[in-house]
Amino acid sequence: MQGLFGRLWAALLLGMLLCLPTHAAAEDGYQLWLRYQPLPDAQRAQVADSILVLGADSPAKGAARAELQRGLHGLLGKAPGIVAKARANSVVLARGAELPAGLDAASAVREQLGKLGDEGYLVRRAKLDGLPVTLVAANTDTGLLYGSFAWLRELQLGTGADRVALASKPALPLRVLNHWDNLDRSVERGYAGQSIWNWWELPHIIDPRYTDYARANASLGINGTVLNNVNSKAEVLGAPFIAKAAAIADVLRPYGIRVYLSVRWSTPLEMKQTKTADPLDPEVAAWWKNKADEIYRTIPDFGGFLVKANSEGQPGPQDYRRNHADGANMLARAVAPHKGIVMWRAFVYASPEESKAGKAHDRAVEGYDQFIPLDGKFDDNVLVQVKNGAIDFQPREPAHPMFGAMPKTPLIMEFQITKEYLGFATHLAYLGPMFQETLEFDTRIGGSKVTVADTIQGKQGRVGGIAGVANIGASRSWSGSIFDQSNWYVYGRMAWDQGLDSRAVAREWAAQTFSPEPKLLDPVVNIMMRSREAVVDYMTPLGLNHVMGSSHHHGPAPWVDNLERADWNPIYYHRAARDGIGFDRTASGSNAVAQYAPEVARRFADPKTTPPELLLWFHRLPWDYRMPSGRTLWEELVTRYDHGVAEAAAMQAEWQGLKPFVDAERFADTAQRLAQQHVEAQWWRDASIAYFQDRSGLPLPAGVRKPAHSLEHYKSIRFPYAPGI
Ligand code: BDP
Repeated sequence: MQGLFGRLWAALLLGMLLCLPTHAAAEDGYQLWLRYQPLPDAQRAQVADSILVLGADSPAKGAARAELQRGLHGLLGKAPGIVAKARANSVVLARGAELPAGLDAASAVREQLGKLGDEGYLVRRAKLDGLPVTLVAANTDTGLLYGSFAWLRELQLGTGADRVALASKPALPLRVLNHWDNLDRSVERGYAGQSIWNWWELPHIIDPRYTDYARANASLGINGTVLNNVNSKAEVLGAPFIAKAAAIADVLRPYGIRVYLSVRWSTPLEMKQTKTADPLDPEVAAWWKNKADEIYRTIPDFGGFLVKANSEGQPGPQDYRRNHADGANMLARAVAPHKGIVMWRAFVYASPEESKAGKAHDRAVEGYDQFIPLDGKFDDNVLVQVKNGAIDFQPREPAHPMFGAMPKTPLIMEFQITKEYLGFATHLAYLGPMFQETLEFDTRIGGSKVTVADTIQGKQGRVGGIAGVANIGASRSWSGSIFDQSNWYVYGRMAWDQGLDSRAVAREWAAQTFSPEPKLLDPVVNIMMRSREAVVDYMTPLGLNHVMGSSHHHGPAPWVDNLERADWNPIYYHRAARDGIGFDRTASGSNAVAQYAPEVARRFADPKTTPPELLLWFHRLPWDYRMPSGRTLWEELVTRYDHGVAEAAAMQAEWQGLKPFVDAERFADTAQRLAQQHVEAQWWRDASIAYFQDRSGLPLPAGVRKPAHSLEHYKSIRFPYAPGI
């Protein structure tokens, strides 16, 4: 008897336990910002519990309907009905051509849709057959999907259904993610586990996560994804991998997302199908044309190729004495008949001659020097992809001088979302302010206000695009930490609208990710908004850059001086010695300033008019140089390091106060990371000060704490198993 009871008990307990994890699992971050938590009673009125989709069905409409069902189920606690005729407060999806006869505002809606292009949407209250409804209207089914997500976002943010009125369209046609994912599922510079693409099991086994990935991206309006690493392999273009890519494309298609591939320049040669990879060789061009035809037979809406050529040892057209335009155009002609594009990266930092001579000058000038003369030489379907920062995605760089300098060539802005240089997934650094700072940078091209964002939008020539190096992996939280999800989010939102304010986006993200409760929102947004500056201060203050550990890029290593290329060494970048610190990029040095428009060049040429944040980027100055604060450069440097550490401590403390408002799992995970960030901030500060003091020979300013260990200690630390290499 007891045995039976015991077993019943055990079964009951097991049942309870099985229920518990499902509840807890809902807050492990997997749901991202699409959590659809129950709305407070006051906000439920007029939120539809029925969905009416007009016109012929399509995969995109199906995706929109499924998302509305999921969202409303979560928000209202019951499954919405799918109806064939409007009911009071139904949410009604209709393309412009499908607007029903009984709609009161039809002509106004049509007029507005006329301005919203292929991907825009309109969400408003309207009357259908005399009943109040929420109308989601667009010119395409993808627009309806975007509009559905936008409406659900507003509801999650706490906007009353009767007050939602949205009309939006993206400025840029190309809003893509770049995955640096390898075929063995490792991810270059990935800190969120293995690649989400399970190449081994594809194309036969389709992970449901691919659909959730598509949903998350579509909720932001991301419409393209490059599946594999820019450091590509020839196998990517073999039939088995094309079939795998096609299987992913099938999942993403209903969500308006096209698939692209990174290709290796020497693929036909490595496959032993041509005798050379010279872009002007007809055999080579024919090979690429056939390959493109083969891909398009399997993936009819394939987006095109992304290429890293003659960069960091990758092969490219320069190996055959051809230039980047020769290479890009040859590929562009292969995909042009299918309306494909080529995204050609401008991340180059050594001319072929230089590499041969084994010398390097200023790495920051190379992209501009090599690409500007090619303006006007690229085919129409080539876009040149320019990194955020002429060095390499550093925590702070001035905007790349190429923006605005190629009026005849559409440019793609490449942001790095994964935090290779900002503390991996351990440090909390919200990148919204960094993206905004760059997009708002005033290039003064032509002598008047032209922001970097303007230069990719056709005001200076043809329309460009935006790319983000993804921070997505197979980890349960997708991005390695909860707050790293905000970087995916803000990238996507700013890809849609470059005018968005990073603080507003932080608020939006936090409201959906945690809750719209102001007691939570204000501190969370505060932490986010100070976070990137904190990282800059404890890692690379005053315009310092590229002082991280070699190869894995973890932690401080400003002392490194023995790498193969001079411009891989931190000492090349900071040039610290007894007489001063910094890189002279004025006319007396590399003259990189001359690559900017005259007004900007003048400002950066003078240390007095250079913002302190970029001082040592442009200038080499004596340690006793007087800063605007009144401190010497040496004192200011130390102050900034200390400030960065203090900020890390403050962020940690502020998070502790949020315990009552955040679920246990996400609270604890974030708390641990912030504690570790504080530890690592101290380490960055201590190691950097120990090293720069050794260089300057100066005493520590009064009252400043001595580094915890000797310089030798910091130099001896090794990380053989750091992730992402
Ligand atoms: C560097 C990364 C390297 C990438 C390279 C690139 O360290 O892993 O391959 O950028 O963008 O910052 O090609």
